[in-house]
Amino acid sequence: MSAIRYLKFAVAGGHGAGKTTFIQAASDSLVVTSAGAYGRTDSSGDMDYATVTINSALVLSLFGTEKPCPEDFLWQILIEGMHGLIVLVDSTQPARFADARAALQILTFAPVPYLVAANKQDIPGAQSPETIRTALALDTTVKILPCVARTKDAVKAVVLELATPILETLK
Ligand SMILES: Nc1nc2c(ncn2[C@@H]2O[C@H](COP(=O)(O)OP(=O)(O)OP(=O)(O)O)[C@@H](O)[C@H]2O)c(=O)[nH]1
Ligand SMILES: [Mg+2]
Repeated sequence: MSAIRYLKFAVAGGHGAGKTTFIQAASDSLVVTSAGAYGRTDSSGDMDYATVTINSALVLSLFGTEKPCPEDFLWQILIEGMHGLIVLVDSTQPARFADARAALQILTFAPVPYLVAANKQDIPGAQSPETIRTALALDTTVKILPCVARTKDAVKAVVLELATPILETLK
C-alpha cells in the first residue's frame, strides 16, 4: 500500500473570483475563514482554509488568498512548504483580469508549479481561457483550464491537473 501524500496549495485571485466557492466545492468539510483580520468589510474573508481528501493516497490543504500579503502572519504560514498555486479568474469580468496578475506575484515569494483557472464558465458571456491567456499575456506553456467553482467534479479536475505532475516529482 502506498503512503498518503499531503500537498499544500494556495487558491488565489481577485475579490469575487470564486476562491471560497472553489475551496468549499473541493472540500468535504466546511471552509474556515479568517474574517476581518485586515479590517476589511468588502470580502467574505481574508484567508480560507479547508482540507480535501482526493483519494486514499492524496490529501490537500487549500488556502484561499487574494494576493501576496507579506506583512500578515497567516500568509507567512501559507507560503511555508507550499507545493502549488491555482489562480482563479472571473471569466465574466474582463475589467478585473488584472487581479490575476497581482495573484501571480505570489510566485515571486514561492516559485511553485501553478495554473490558471478561468472560472464561472457556466455564465453566458464568460470569456474563453484563450482570450484570458491573451489578456494576461501568459505564454502557451501556462495551463489555463476552464472551471466552474460551484461544481465539485470541475474543481477536483483542476486540482488534480496541478497535483499530478507535482506528485510525480515527489516519487
Ligand atoms: N455561476 C457561478 N458563480 C460562481 C462561480 N464561482 C463563484 N461564483 C459566485 O461568485 C460569487 C463570488 O464567489 P466567492 O467564492 O465568494 O469569491 P471569493 O473569491 O471568495 O471572493 P472574496 O472572498 O470576496 O474575495 C459568489 O456569489 C459565488 O457563488 C462559478 O463558477 N459559477
Ligand atoms: Mg472568499
